Amino acid sequence: MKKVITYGTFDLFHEGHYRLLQRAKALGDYLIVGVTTERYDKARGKLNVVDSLMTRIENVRKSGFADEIIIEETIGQKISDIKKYDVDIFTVGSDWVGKFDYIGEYCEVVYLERTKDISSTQLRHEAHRVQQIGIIGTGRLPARFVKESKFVSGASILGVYNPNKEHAAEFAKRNELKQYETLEELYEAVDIVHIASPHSTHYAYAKDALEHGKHVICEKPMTLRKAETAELYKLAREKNCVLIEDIKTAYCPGFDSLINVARSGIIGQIKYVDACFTRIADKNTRELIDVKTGGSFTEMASTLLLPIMKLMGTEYEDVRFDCIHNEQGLDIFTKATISYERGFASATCGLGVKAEGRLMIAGTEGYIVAEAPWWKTTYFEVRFEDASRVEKYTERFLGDGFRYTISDMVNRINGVTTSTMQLTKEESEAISNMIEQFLGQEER
Ligand code: C2G
Repeated sequence: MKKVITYGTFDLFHEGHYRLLQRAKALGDYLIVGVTTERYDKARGKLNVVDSLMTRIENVRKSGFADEIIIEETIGQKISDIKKYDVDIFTVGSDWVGKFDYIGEYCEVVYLERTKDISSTQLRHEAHRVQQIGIIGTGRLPARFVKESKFVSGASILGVYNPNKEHAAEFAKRNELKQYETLEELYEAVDIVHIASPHSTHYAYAKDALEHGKHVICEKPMTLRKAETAELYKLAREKNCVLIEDIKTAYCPGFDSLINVARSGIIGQIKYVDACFTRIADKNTRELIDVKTGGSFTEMASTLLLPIMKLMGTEYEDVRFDCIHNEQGLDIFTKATISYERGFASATCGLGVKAEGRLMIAGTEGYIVAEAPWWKTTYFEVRFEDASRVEKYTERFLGDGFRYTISDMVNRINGVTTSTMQLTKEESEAISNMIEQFLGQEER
């Protein structure tokens, strides 16, 4: 008798799950299905699981393919199950290709093709259903976005669009997605549009998607003009759509906790925020070539200005930019000094000059410091005049952070959270305003 084993969360049970179990069963004579516990999903960083363990087990049972259902509770469990049940084949969907090769030492490993299109009525599920995402753009970021999306239950990436059809075809093939020939086709199929095209195209794509009634996750910076960003938020409201500017830091739990601690009054009144983030970029990358929208500030300002806007406010009095330029006239290092009625802030970024990446928040009674990579906040300290008094905070930061943005979007669509506290419209608009001022000074 050939024994097959597979594992999964099987949340919001859908056609992809059904087809996976059907083919898993067909690989042998006896199918064992491991269903993950809530605790295990939490440990491996899977967010937004909606159904209870009981419901998920019941849905697997109802599929009729499982001869035995077990519970997956811990990370090392797969190997011990395979030995215990004398399993011949371990199988899982192709979204995990490579990840489980190590099991090949114990039994045969088969990756079954992931079901691309799960946008059928089978997905409808009481209040929740799987939100289908379409991506515009096929660069480095969307590839990471696809990888991260599988850690958010209730969201699935369906396909991709790029006016450059060759790039789109290659991306779709590599990531097992559909390729849309036109934007209309993409809007037809999806609920959420992720815009990951070059900066200067964000506004037009976001506007178009919102006009078609789609929720939008737009890469940062949302636009390069305050009026455009404001118009997009207004449109989103009119269309009853969720619009998110994807400054990943804003959605991660560590940064949320840092802001909450800073706002708690523990360091007194906040007077100064100093944020620095640099990355030496290849001279031939878009960021250092594109004379209209390239350079350090347009690339990095959103992340740097985030803690500043959150803690000092969006109503700044003045801003002064000091820059160092490359031969193309693009800033390779910029320091923005921002003045407020109650204090000031500085934001330093660079694509061609390296400096210590740090976030420091100074108050009348103490200060907070988060070292690089503070933009993926996992650790920060609260320090005081009495140097022996230090409060330390740690948080997890999973994957590369995209999962937090996707999770927030799904929660907001489902009304689990209606809060825009992660990044408010005012903050997003103020960031666009400062980028507009910067480009004005640079005469671009
Ligand atoms: N699946 C699929 N097509 C989809 C979605 C999922 O074939 N469109 C497959 C997955 O690859 C997996 C199974 O269905 O084999 C269950 O998917 P999930 O519930 O998302 O579970 P997952 O997070 O993939 O857990 O230990 C758990 C395993 O690592 C897999």
